[in-house]
Amino acid sequence: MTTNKKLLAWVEEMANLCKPDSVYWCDGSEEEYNRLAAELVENGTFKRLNDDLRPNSYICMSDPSDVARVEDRTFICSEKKEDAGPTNNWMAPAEMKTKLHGLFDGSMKGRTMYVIPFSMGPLGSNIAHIGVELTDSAYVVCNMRIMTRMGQKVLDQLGDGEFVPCLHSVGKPLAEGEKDVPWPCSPTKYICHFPEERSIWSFGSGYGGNALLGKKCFALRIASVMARDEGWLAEHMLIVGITNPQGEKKYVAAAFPSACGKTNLAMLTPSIPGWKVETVGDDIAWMKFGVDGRLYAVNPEYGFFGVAPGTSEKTNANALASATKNSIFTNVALTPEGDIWWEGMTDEKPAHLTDWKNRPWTPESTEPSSHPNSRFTAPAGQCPVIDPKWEDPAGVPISAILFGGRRAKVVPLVSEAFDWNHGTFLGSTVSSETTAAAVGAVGQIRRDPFAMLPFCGYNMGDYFKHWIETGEKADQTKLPKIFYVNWFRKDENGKFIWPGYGENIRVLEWIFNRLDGADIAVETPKGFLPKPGTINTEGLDISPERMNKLFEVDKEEGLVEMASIREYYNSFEGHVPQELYDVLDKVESMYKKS
Ligand code: O2Y
Ligand code: MN
Repeated sequence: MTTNKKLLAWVEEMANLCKPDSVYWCDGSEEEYNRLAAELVENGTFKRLNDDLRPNSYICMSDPSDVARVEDRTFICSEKKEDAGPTNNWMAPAEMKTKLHGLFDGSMKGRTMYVIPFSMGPLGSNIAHIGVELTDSAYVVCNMRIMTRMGQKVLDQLGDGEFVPCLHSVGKPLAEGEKDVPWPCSPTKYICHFPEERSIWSFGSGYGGNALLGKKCFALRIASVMARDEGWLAEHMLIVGITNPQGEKKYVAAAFPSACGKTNLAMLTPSIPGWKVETVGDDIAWMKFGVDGRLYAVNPEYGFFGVAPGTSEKTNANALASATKNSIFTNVALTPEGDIWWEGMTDEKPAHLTDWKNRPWTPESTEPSSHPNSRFTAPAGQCPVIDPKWEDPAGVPISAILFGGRRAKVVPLVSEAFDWNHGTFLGSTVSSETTAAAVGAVGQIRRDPFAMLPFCGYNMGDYFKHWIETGEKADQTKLPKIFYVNWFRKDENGKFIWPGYGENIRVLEWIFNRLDGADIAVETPKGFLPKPGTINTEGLDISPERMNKLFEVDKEEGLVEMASIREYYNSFEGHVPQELYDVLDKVESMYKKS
């Protein structure tokens, strides 16, 4: 237990508000996990999978209305609207608190309020921070045990220290004697962040990022504010260690919008002999400067909450292997043998399944068997290529930061920024063409700066400024170098030019060599591009002419892109720092002279 007065007082105050039947402090033990999972089976929320096929694992089907993060119901409740910026929903904190008090009043009746102390980052690391989630969902407790370090050990670490309070309710109180449904939730949803008091209130959803509050709500939205105030970086980035055939190792962090192969890169199986990629994290990086002046990163999470469809032995064998046991599967299909399946898992579709809506499914069915946002929750420690230093409290030293997007034209396979400010410019312009996976027209360009658009807890323009200031304060010789990659460039026939997946190691090899100072780059308006022939294509069926297409620099196309970036910057109502306009002016004049 704890003697932390602030924590005890807050739990009591929230219990008085939410009126649960009981309050339970999670100890984080295996026995507790097994007991709660058994209760979820009893309630019809979980089905235990066949232990011979998928030991100690469960499948769960959510309410069909509660299947993803709800960005239109996500709010940054800063005192001033301007501090939330034009890319976030905003409501004044007092007004939102009044609304939330009304919603949370009695919201946990008939249920247990679970108290989950959790650490984002290795316990005791000076990069880590502690949160406490109060929730009325045992599903959330089980997922949080996989996704975070949680329980009594966190209370012991916390002592009388500070924590981020995270309140969560599925918003479905039970009347006396009322039977629960398998997936309780509410049609009214609010995912609210109070950056000044560093707290989170989430109502109405039991799913993923809406409910597992350590992830997007704390580790990105609230942590980005903490990072701005305290001089560090909380980023939507994977972290990998890359070792070359000579045994030299470098760590890289990388930000990609969704549907750009982020998880695949985080667990990449290199196609060329002698290279090794090891996973530190697949989604979030917290980075602070060490006493030696270098930037060190930890993965604040303890598990993967990965998209299931499309994950296969071919696309990401390591993700599949991570989820072979001790995992939870949400909104995937169930096989007659008691295992799981999803679209793209195998070339051949199973003859019979139970789909994510609990209906019989065959390959003739008109709807997919699994929801496109169905997920596996798996312990990171089970990943076959987990990095030996993934739990190091000191973090890993970052040598390079990569940004990436999905662009059929304009953006080269790889470019290196001229310097930190140009790298910040590249990060601020991250963009992707929409795919069929998202609602809306296909092929439209959406900017997702630093892949942080839905996750920045303050004004995005001020966030750009924080990046510029981070570079200014640092030892310039020790800052990571910044690169931009695009695996998705297409030819005139609409065919991808670059093979992607495990072959992306060839681009990482070029980056690795640049970090070692190799003279393999040429200056262009797009940054430093590979000199012809300096990307290793040995064993690949790709001609030098086709490789050149990946690096074409077109003056008119470039000027149109710069005009679009200027218009974009102007939409931030004066918050984009002058330094980024200076980079824009410089690149524009380089295009004009080209
Ligand atoms: O739909 C959700 O709640 C999950 S969103 C998610 C999960 C894991 C990693 N990244 C994301 C994301 O949206 O970036
Ligand atoms: Mn993510």
